[in-house]
Amino acid sequence: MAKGNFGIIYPVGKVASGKHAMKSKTFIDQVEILVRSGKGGDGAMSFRREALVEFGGPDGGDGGRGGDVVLRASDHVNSFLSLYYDPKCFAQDGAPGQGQKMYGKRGKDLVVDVPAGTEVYEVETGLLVADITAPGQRVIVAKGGAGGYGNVHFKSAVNQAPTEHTPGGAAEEKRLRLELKTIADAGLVGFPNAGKSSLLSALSSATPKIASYPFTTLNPIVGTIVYGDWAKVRMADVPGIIEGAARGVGLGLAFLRHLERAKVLVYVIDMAGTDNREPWNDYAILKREIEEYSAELAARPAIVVANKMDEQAAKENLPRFAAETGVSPLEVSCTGREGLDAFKEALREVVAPKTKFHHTHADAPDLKDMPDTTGGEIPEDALRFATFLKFDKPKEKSHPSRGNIH
Ligand SMILES: Nc1nc2c(ncn2[C@@H]2O[C@H](COP(=O)(O)OP(=O)(O)OP(=O)(O)O)[C@@H](O)[C@H]2O)c(=O)[nH]1
Ligand SMILES: [Mg+2]
Repeated sequence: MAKGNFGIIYPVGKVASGKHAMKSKTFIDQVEILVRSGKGGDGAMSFRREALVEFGGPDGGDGGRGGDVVLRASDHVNSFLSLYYDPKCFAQDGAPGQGQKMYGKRGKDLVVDVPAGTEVYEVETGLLVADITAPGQRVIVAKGGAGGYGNVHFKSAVNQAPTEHTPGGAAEEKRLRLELKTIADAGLVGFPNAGKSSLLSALSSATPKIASYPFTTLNPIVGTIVYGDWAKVRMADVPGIIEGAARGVGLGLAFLRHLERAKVLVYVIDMAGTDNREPWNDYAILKREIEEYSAELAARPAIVVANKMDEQAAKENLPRFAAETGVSPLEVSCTGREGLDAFKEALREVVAPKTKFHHTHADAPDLKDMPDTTGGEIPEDALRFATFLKFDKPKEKSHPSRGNIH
């Protein structure tokens, strides 16, 4: 007889559910996992036995300690997909100690890569136990048990043949819920088809799918906008919001979690009012839905962008938008690439990204003013432009192998 779901054929159109459900997702931003560290190896009880050696004494070695389960933020994963398919994370047990004072081998740690921006909650208590934000950051979520002591530890002048030895420490096991809150400086908010993905792809090297049907974007996508002086702003594109989203209409609002770390929200309004939409209504609905999701998020700094300004309808709608909402939006056209520089600058002002250069953006010298340095002599004034150079004294040679003879 076939076991499991072999041989089960579902009628066309019927979606399998329960234990036979197909796992066919590609992006997972919430997952529950079971972590278990390794148990510590037991300490050994043993005595030295050798020809011609009487009363050899205790020689039971210690057990090895159990491995830890470690979550590590990595740039190479962007969701919990692999954990969704394999939610059991077990580290290796420590090996027991042996005679001849041999230590048991320590158990291997299990290192699980998660995307930067992962929040870790304990399922039982609901407590946030870690927030893993910086790539490379490691957090031990289950500590391996300590190795037990072998009887060699217990010998003393009054007890020369101890039989005591201790068992290895217990493993730690718990259920954890991981939640991804994407790390981005700015988050795009808008109705489906407003042009959020178009705006992101016009400004960064991200390549979100762009199409004229609603809900083209199903997963958050982050792009990096790079400025002339290498300052960077990360902008997240999330699925569109529609009226009633807070109650779950459309894709709901769950993905707004990915904007929670953003410093600024960018409202993208289709000013052309495609499909008889009214841009001022769109803006009011967006504000209301965000407010229902989180008042704190709604109160963050925001930039309102009027998109599709290349269309005649957009030009006609603009004055009414300003009148109805009291907001004068930044006018852009993603297809015509107009107004994008002004938007980039506005974004920079709110996010205030750090640069690796010493100058702040405002007082950075313009390279156009740099004097000519091709003649060999470098004028004093030219150094002002070399903001990234450091004039440290060269280190003195001190090691004999580098040629210093003392
Ligand atoms: N005329 C004009 N059309 C634009 C402009 N920007 C975007 N579009 C078009 O609007 C449609 C929707 O663009 P997307 O960028 O996919 O919109 P979105 O907001 O990401 O949509 P969802 O992912 O479905 O939420 C596409 O057909 C774009 O070509 C613009 O500035 N002018
Ligand atoms: Mg999109």
